[in-house]
Amino acid sequence: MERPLGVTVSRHIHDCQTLHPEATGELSSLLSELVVAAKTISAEVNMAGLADILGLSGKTNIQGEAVQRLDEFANNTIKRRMARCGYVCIMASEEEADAIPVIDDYIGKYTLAYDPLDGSTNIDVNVNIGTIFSIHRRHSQIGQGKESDLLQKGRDQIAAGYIVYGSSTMLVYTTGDGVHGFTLDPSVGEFFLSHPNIKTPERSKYFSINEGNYNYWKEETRRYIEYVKSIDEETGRPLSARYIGSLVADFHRNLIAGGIFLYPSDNKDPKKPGGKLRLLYEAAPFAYLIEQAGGRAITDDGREIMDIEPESLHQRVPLIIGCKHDVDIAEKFLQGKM
Ligand code: FDP
Repeated sequence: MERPLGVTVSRHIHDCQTLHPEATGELSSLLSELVVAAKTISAEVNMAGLADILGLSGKTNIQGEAVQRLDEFANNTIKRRMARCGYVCIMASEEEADAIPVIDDYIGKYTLAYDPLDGSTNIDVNVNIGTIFSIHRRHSQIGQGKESDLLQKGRDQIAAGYIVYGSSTMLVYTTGDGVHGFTLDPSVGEFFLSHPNIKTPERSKYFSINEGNYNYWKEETRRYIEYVKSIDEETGRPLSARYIGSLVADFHRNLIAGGIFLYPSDNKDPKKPGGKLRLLYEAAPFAYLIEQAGGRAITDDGREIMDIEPESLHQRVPLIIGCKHDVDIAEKFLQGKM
């Protein structure tokens, strides 16, 4: 029997490019290179348990290669591929303290910020993890990009997306023309369009927060969480609780099924008063995706995530993200208006 002809991610990226007559094709090529990195990481993630077993003796796998930690593997896979793809001028990785230069002969016009393997505390227990990316156009004119090229607000992103390594591997991306999801068919090694033009539901079914931090939250956050748990049939409360602790997976579920995710500021760690999640690698790309899908992303002190001017590569921000209706209500609670 013939297989149905699916739309590949490369075809889709190319078709989106034709919506922009001024496009040179470089962004499409950059995204295609990222897709290759994603497939490489996906293959390694699927081998995670085995790699450990094979790695027990002498830390080499069956091919005689050194066994790396998965997050290190993911970081190196993206870094090495993108540094010589010809479309990027500088990169930042959640795994590296400083900005990452590209190879001199391969300097391009975009910047890439990425979290190679988000949710790393879930790696060893076979729970979904993911890769997140965010792309801007460079500001500087020539040569290697500068750190300031990376420190641009979310509103100026030209592409963002994530890959979730779960029961199947999915890639979800936007270039400003909606949010589109693709599922990897491992039998042919290709991502096929499975979720065209994703719109997040109007209202949340789920709320996602680490309630273990309850006693570290501000009073306003506690009151909002009490609100979503209280019973009111008319407004569909209580919401159901879902928290994986892997942002990519929590975001993906809420995007598709409808939910609100919160990682608010707290007083747990005086070094991280502004929440845990990173602006460049987590909050901004997800804010772009959720806005494109009809939702909203804010901080708990009333700022739109997309409008925050980054001050440093690893800046952290409180993040409230999900269905617009619910983020609007959360905002009122967090500002003490409800
Ligand atoms: P992790 O520490 O496992 O890497 O920012 C990283 C992140 O995971 C997110 O993926 C996740 O949403 C969050 O941290 C979980 O933090 P808590 O364990 O504090 O809930």
